[in-house]
Amino acid sequence: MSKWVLLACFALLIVSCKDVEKKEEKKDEKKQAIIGFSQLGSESSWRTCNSESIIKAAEEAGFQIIFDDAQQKQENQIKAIRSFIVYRVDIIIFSPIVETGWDTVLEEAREAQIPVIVVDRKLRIKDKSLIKGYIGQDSKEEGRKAARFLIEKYKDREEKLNILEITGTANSSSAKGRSEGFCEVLEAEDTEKKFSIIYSESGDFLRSKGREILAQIIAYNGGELKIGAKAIDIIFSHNDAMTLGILDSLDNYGIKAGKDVAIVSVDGEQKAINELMKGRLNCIVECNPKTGKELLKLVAKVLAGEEIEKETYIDEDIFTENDNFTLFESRGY
Ligand code: GYE
Repeated sequence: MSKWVLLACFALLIVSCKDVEKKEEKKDEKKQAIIGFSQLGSESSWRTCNSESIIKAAEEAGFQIIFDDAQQKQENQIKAIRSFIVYRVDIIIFSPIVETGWDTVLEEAREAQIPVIVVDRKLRIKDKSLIKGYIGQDSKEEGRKAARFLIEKYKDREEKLNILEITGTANSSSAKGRSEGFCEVLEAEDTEKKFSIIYSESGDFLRSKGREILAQIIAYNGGELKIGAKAIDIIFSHNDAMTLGILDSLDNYGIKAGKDVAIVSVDGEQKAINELMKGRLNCIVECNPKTGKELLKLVAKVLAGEEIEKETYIDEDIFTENDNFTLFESRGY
C-alpha cells in the first residue's frame, strides 16, 4: 500500500469516528426528557425549599425542567399546565393549590398523552386515572400528631382548654387534612371533652395573615388573647409561616408565647425550630418539603412506562418542647 492510500484510510477513520461521536451526542440530546413543573406559589420557606429540592433533583437526574410559579392562583396553574401541553413536555408535575377544578385541564393532558404526577397537595377528580400518582405528606396524620401531642401535654389538667385554629388555604388538601386529622383524634381520644376549638380562621399559609388575624383578635378583645369571654389556651397553626406571624403579634401585645398560650405548628423550618428551642413554641409537626429525589424516581418509572403507587408518603418527624435540642440537626431551610 502506498503511503497516500494509508493516509486516506486514516483520514476516513477520523471522519467516521467523528460521525459516531455526533450520533451519540444526538442520542443523548434525545434522551433528555423535559419536565413541566407547575408550583403553586412561594408563600413560605417550606415552599421555596420544596421547589429547590425538585428542580435540583431533576437537573441531577439529567432532565430539563421548565418551572412555573403560579403565585397562589389556580388560573395561573391551569395556564402553566396548558403551556406545558403546547410545548409537548414529556411529563407534568404539579402541586395543586386547591383540591378541585382540575378535571378539564387534566383531560387535555391525557389527550396529548402527557403523564401527570401530583406533588405535595392532593386533588379531587372524578376520574382517578387522570393522574399517575401522588407523592407528598400525609396531612391528616400531621393533624393527628398535633392533637396527640396536646392530649399528652395536658393529660393531668382538669380545666377545659380553648383552642384557636389558624388554618391554611381554604379548599387545599393540606389545610383540610390537618383540620380533619386534628378533630378526629380529639373526638376519639379526648373522652372528657377537655378541648374545644372555639374559633377557626384561614390565614392562607401566609406570615402576614397569621400576624394580622392575631392582631385583630387581640385588639378586638381589649389587648387580651380571648374570643368573647373565653380565653385562648392553645393555638393550632397549620404552618410555620403563619406561626411566625402569630408570634409577631403576641410579642407586640406582651403575651408570652409558649407560656401564656401553647402553640402547635406544622412544617419545621429553621426559624420555627429556633423558637421551639427558646420555649416560644411547644410542638412542631414536621412536614417534609424535600420530596425531589423520591419524586424523580417516580418520574423515571413513569417515563419508562412502568406503573407507580397511587400514593407515596414521605417520612415525617415531630419536634416538641420535651426533645433533647442538642440532637437537632440544621434544617437547611
Ligand atoms: O405546610 C406550607 C405551605 O401544602 C404542605 O403549604 C404544604 C403547605 C406547607 O405553604 O408551609
